[in-house]
Amino acid sequence: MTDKTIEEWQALAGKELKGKDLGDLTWHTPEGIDVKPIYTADDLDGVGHLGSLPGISPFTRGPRATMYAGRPWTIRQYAGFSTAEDSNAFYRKALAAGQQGVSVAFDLATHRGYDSDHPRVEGDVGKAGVAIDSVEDMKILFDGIPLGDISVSMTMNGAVIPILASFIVAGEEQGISRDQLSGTIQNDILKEFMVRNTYIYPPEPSMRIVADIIEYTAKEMPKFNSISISGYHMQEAGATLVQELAFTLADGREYVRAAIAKGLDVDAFAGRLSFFFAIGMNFFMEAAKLRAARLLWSKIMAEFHPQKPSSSMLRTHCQTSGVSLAEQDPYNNVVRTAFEAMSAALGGTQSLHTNSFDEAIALPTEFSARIARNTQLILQHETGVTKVVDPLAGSYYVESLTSELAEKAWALIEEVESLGGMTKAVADGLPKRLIEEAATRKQAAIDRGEEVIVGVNRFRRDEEDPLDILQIDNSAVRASQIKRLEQTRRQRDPKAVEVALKALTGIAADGKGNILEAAVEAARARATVGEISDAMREAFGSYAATPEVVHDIYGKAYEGDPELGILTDRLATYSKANGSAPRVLVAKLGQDGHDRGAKVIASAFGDIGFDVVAGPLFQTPQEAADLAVAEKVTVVGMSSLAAGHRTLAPQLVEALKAKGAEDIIVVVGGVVPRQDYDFLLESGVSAVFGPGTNVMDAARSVLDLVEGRLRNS
Ligand code: MLC
Ligand code: 5AD
Repeated sequence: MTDKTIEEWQALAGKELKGKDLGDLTWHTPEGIDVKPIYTADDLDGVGHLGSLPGISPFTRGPRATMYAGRPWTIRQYAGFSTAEDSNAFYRKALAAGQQGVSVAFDLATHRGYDSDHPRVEGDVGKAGVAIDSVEDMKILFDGIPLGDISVSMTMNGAVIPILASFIVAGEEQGISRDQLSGTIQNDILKEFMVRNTYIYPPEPSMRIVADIIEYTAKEMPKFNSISISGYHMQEAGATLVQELAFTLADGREYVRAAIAKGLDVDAFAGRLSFFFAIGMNFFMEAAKLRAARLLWSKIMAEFHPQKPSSSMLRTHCQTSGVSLAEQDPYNNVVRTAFEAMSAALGGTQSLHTNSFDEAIALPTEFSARIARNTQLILQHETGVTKVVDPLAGSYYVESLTSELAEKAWALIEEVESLGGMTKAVADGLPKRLIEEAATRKQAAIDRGEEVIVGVNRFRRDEEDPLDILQIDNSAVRASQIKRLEQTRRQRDPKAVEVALKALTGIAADGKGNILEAAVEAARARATVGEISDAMREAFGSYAATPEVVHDIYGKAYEGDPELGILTDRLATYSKANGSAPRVLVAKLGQDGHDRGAKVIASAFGDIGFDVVAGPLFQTPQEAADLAVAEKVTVVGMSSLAAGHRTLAPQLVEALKAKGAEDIIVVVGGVVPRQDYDFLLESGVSAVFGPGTNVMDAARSVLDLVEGRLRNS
């Protein structure tokens, strides 16, 4: 492009803008990328990856030579709820209707290594996924699903050892030896410490578990992907695409180092490392992100000098973004998901989950799951996107984005390196802090209407139509799980279980031998998920994080805004009259580790002028009530994202009452369906804040409640 022609364009553009500055058309993204209204060949000057071809290093254009022209991505819908029987029936129907791979969602009790009869998990059993307590449940889960033919992904990180061990034994008892099992185990613990929070043990032994699994699968399960290195949850927690990219690849590098430190040859395992990214609404940037991820991964892997090309080839699953979907006007979510799915396809994903339109409110119904699955079937069969490999290649914009994302992510990866790698960076808290800052900034942008969400902060309907949702009778699931657990315990050889569990603790404690290998023996003897987890707890101890809250981000976004001024004045008046600002405990109950909402509320309420106590994760209602009383709070804000609210909120109200603290106001926020509002309000909850709540509005409502209570006392 000559200077003359771009000048001509600028002159024309200036005219069209009628005096407005051309610079105003630049879009400053949260990634720190300035997206211009036009890209030209000049933007590709110095971009190094342009000549590459698909299937060939550095794989920017895709890991396979023929990509979807040869074989389309796998339609792999993540699902799981209630009992193994119910989930099995759901999988079978989905496979018959066009789904191509299975992806298991476990409930949070299982994630955190508790059997269904454990008192801490009363509200969680069967809720956000399927309850699995032993091989017996696992066999039912895959009954009639040929494990030799259908690849199975299991999203499990905390209790990864008992779950993978039980899967191996279930396969064996279905007649499929472990070397024939194909699939993926998530096994990505670093991101759990950062964002998803289903860890059990401290970081160091947790990293050993990861490495032991890589070792075992490399030797015994050649068709199995040993890990799914996940950025998905980072984006869900608020990360920018650059953060998601950088921290995920830095995690990957750390796992490679851990496996090599175990004495493994890089080519023995690297080809079975896999990845997992979120695909949000920034259409072109998301596609570019996948291209940049492949480019950077081959660069990182070059450090380890692999001989096989497949060792530096990034293969990934993608899931459309849950957090981009809204409760309001929910059919809009079908449209959002379709765009995100298209972006994932253009980016070259190997496997894809498309979210259901009721995502923001509940787990999918059969209807919403069908529409989500059909979104991919339509993409594959009707749109023609599968016919050409990497169709975005050569686009000035997309190639330039690919290169800029790679550059920015590399800078962050180097920052992680300077801290000593990801395990150290995670311990230091840098990634978590950066992600939480980004999340708070994003929330402020949405609350202020700078980031538009159709049907939520613009074009909102006056009335919403009621929506049918999936309801799970948690106590019935729990009762049936307990029955089977008791039966399993009755029918097994207690001595064999004891011996196997002791051996497992020994191997965990002395640092030698393979933990998974020992756990397979325990699972075969019918040790439960909880028992196997406890046997390792004995050697490793358990881990609890201290909640930290970022400051001055939400408040800064609202600086000088009268909306904030009015609230700050009201809070100042309150403080003057009462000696201090209202004290709010932000509480997370049960095994629900999704804490983006809680963290954002704690941070924003603090900036607005409330006195905030950030409660720890995983409290029982009793523990939260004890903390509320000890901290002398005025309000408990319970954040619930994993559907435990119907059990846990009433228990919290009761626990407060029992301590004579009925004057403490309880409010609930998070993924709460409208159908549950009356129930919660009748149980003594004062207000419910569903998805899409403006934080300023929530703050005003809470202050109204506090002042109202004062007037009435
Ligand atoms: C593919 N193949 C081809 C080809 N394309 N062969 C010839 N020509 C082509 N064009 C071959 C591959 O080599 C492979 O064989 C086989 O076909 C399957 O293709 P794949 O690309 O490996 O797909 P798949 O088996 O689906 O594996 C995808 C994956 C894997 C590598 C990304 O890790 C995976 O399925 N991940 C899913 C993870 C997941 O579902 N996670 C859910 C998280 S939900 P071969 O022999 O080479 O293997 C979550 C939410 C939460 O986390 O928080 O709870
Ligand atoms: N079934 C289906 N989808 C689920 N998700 C989480 N749990 C389930 C489940 N049991 C999806 C949602 C969520 C993301 C983490 O995974 O889309 O946002």
